[in-house]
Amino acid sequence: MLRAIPATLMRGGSSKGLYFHKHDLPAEPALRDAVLLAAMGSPDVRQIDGLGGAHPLTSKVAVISPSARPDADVDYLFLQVVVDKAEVSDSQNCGNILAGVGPWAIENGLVAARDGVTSVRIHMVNTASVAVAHVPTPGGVVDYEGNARIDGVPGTAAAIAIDFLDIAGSACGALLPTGHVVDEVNGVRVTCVDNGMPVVLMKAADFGLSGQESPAALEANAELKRRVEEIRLAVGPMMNLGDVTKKTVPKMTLLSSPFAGGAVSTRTFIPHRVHEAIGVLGAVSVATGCVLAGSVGAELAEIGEAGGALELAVEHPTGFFAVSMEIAGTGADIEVKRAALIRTARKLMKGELYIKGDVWP
Ligand code: NQM
Repeated sequence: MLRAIPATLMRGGSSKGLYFHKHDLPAEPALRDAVLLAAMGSPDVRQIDGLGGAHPLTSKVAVISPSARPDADVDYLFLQVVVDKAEVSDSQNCGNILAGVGPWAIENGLVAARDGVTSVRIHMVNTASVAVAHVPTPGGVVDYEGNARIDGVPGTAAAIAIDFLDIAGSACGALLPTGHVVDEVNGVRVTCVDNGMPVVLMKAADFGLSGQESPAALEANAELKRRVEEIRLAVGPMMNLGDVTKKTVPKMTLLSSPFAGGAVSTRTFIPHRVHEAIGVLGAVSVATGCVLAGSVGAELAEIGEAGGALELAVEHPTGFFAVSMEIAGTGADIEVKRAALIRTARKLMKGELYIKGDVWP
């Protein structure tokens, strides 16, 4: 018999996913993951028997619960449901889906709304770090509508400002997990950086590319994909991530000099499809990598004097991602004190999700 589970479908930033209260899912991770695979319709390239959108950016899950941490209101566990394999990964965080967590927590009674703006302190379980989301709540009600535009999403919506305070080394233990600003892997110079998301920065030119190719053209380039994946598998252990064969990190970013007036231009494998824009924490890590003296990014980026307060526009296939950073230190010894950015989110549907009974043993 089908079983009903309360769920909300939301757009978070330029991604989309299912948001659950932790207590509505099985506590045991293997059973929880089986339920989530069934919810999304994985494994199936079309996800036809579930709510997934047949792309990694629309096959995402947020599991939310009250937090026991004194510095947080809610816990947010991010899970990536792989489209074409029976795999659910907690190996990465997601700053786009994060954008929907504040509104969801307020509307589901986990955080009391104020009149004006409600700040929600979110413990990001995957990386044991905290983000603060400032959600517009005029009259104590979440307002999804507004004038903020983010690239990768049509139209406008209410701005949700998000601050990140302690994200360096979130998954790898250090901002520069290999201990070097530059490593050479399979003959390619790379900068491995983790400021919220493990990312490998490489020059598009080192692969014979301009860096302006479309995601579809890059995905159609089998030789490029093979080389990028070989480098990814080699750097995984160097970045303290172990065997990354089944992990969705590190993200692999091809950089070129800015083409549209921004700081640097990007194309990002996440890690097998190419992002139509760029991930939130991915953009923060790329921006940080470009500020590090001597890095692969610094050789291409146009950022002027790196220090103090900095605004960086990271170019991507569908526009820009603006990252504000407060930086202390210089050269390769910088510390990013705070990273801030704007996202939007929208509640799309709230109701009951029906899962086939045979998922339960
Ligand atoms: O980097 C895609 C997305 C992401 C992740 C990915 C993200 C982030 O756009 O914080 O948002 O790299 O898997 O949702």
